[in-house]
Amino acid sequence: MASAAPEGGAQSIDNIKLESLSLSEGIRDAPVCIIVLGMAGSGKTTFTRSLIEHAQTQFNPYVVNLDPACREVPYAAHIDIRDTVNYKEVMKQYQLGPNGGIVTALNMFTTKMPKFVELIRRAGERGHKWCIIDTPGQIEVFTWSASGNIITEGLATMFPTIIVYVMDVVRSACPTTFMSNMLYACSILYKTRLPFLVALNKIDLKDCSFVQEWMTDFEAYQEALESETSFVNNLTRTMSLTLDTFYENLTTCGVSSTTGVGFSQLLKHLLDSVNEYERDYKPVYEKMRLQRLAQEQEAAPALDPKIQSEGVALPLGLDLSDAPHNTGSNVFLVGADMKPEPMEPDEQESDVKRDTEDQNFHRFVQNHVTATQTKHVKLQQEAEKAAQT
Ligand SMILES: Nc1nc2c(ncn2[C@@H]2O[C@H](COP(=O)(O)OP(=O)(O)O)[C@@H](O)[C@H]2O)c(=O)[nH]1
Ligand SMILES: [Mg+2]
Repeated sequence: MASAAPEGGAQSIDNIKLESLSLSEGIRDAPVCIIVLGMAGSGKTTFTRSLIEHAQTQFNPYVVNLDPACREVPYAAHIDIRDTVNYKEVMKQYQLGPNGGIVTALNMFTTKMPKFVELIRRAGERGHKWCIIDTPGQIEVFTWSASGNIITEGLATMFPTIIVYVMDVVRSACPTTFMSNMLYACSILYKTRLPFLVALNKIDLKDCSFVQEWMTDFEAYQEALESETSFVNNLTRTMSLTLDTFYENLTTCGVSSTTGVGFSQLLKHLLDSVNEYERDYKPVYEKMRLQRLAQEQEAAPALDPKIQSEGVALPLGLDLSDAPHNTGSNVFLVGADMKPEPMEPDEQESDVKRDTEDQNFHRFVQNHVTATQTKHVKLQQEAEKAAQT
């Protein structure tokens, strides 16, 4: 089925005039944004369709397709990136290959971020309680690109936002593929710092209990690894020890996007994640937002003395209800240049923990690299010796 808007034609975000928007009225009934991520072929698009069906009556989802390269989507999209950017044209005009075309198309879409946010806000006012966002087939196009960051963090500062990571259980039955998938999931979890739900997809083809077992029982995973004769086994074994703590932050749920099994349980997990966002994540994003606004105000040029004599200037409303004026300065990113505010003691403690985790990880990688280099040199020396004798 081609993309079609359920409410009077797919709306091009170009038709919205930002100047005419009333930003002061605030976001009433902000919809929950659910960003669907996962490896190519894991079933993101099929999952999105099934989630829409299951959430329709209760949450009336607003649907966004951000994959510029898909031929068609099996659901009715309210916003479709293909209506805004023609990725084949982008490839031609900028002489790019398919991947470059997709990344550039997403970058172009991101320049319309304020309009995108405004459309979602309006959807919330019209009674859409959820906004489901399907992402490009290749995961790295979204997770390792500037535009993916801007979209994710831009949404997270405005709306309750949750990440659903779709994982193919059939492919993950191989312990090393399972580990790759988990490393990817963990890197996204730590990068986005948003509530994170793993949808173990395709359980109609394979039962997912082995995933839950491997995540909770280290020995069971080791046993599975024993049966594999791959040179990466040692690394994977060590990794599995390190990943134990990451697993604690992951909620998993088995689903089949084709049959619909498991979706009622998934909806419950999603509602828990919304609460988690409100409780743990929203204050962080709110703080970042206020910090950025304060910096902007400091940098703003001084008022005309004539205006100043008329009274004292007051900052305009600084809450989650404000939509950004432009993408460059008003989307609040966890940038490398951002200085954290003084924190509460328990926050500081968790930051120290995070730093220690970072250091441990770097040390682990360093040790691994050194060990590999030493082994390599030793092997070379042995080979030279053998050649001499
Ligand atoms: N059997 C089965 N197949 C699925 C399921 N979910 C997706 N697929 C299939 O997996 C393939 C890739 O799905 P798609 O949604 O396009 O993946 P995407 O690239 O992540 O968007 C398609 O052939 C789907 O029909 C599922 O739950 N069960
Ligand atoms: Mg897809």
